[in-house]
Amino acid sequence: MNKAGFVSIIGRPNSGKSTLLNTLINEQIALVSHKVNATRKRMNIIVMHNNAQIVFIDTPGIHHKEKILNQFMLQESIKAINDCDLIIFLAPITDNVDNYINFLNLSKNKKHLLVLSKMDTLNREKSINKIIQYEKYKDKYLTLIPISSAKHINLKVLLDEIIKYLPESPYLYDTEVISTQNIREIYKEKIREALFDNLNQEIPYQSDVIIKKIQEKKTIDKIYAEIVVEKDSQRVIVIGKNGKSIKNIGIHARKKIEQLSDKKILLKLEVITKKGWSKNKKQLKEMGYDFS
Ligand SMILES: Nc1nc2c(ncn2[C@@H]2O[C@H](COP(=O)(O)OP(=O)(O)OP(=O)(O)O)[C@@H](O)[C@H]2O)c(=O)[nH]1
Ligand SMILES: [Mg+2]
Repeated sequence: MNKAGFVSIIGRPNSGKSTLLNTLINEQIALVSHKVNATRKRMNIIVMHNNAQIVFIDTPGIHHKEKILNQFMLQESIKAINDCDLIIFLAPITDNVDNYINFLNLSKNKKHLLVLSKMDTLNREKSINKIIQYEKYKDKYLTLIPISSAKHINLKVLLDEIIKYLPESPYLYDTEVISTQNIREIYKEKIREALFDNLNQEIPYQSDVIIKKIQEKKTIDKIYAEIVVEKDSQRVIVIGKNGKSIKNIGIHARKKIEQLSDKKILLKLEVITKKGWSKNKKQLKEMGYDFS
């Protein structure tokens, strides 16, 4: 009998959730950034391992902020906590154990693996000390696994452990599929990633991307997208002097999309202002952040 199930990856912003999933499928599908709060919506990434199909749910980092978009993000993570067969709580090895205690309160002790990421960033002695601190809570987690996505440490151990806890079930998706996310969402995230890479301060957080149209031809796909910002002053910065900044963003985003696609990509970007879009429920809904 095969196994299949949903596994939510939960953790604070920047803990390496999206990187872990990209590493497991060896593709850069999920948005990764050195800046916090990169992921905004749940995204699934599917990994086949032995006789099991693991449907991972990438989530926004758990954080508390007044802004309405941030509240949507928190709601996304809480839905993922409540709606899965197993949780992975991911915390960088350098993080304070208090963050784990906060997660225990939020998740109401749901079944989870405690996974400590970025093992490559701390020496052995300090890592062992940290693990000992977590072991005080060993009746709370199923297993503690230290990993590194960057150095590919313990990733197979992690998958072996996950599938122990999945229910027996026929596969939920075709075994070739690596994400059920539609291609528009994936392109949108790649363009947002280019915004995170190229823009400073608050602009990545106050901007978004709308894919207007995709024209598929035999050897080339044409993608028409809008970058949405909150203020005209941000629009001026995103475009840059003589259009230099938007050109760079476009080149970056196109390369990222071409890595995922077997065709050439032509990317047409336009920058528009929607005043205060991230603070307005109706506008957020129009942009695909649907509160329920
Ligand atoms: N050294 C090291 N860096 C890592 C590792 N995994 C992730 N990172 C880095 O950590 C940063 C954050 O990674 P993300 O995958 O975007 O983190 P996230 O948890 O998805 O963040 P949010 O979406 O904002 O919640 C990036 O700069 C990654 O390159 C790792 O194993 N080792
Ligand atoms: Mg992420």
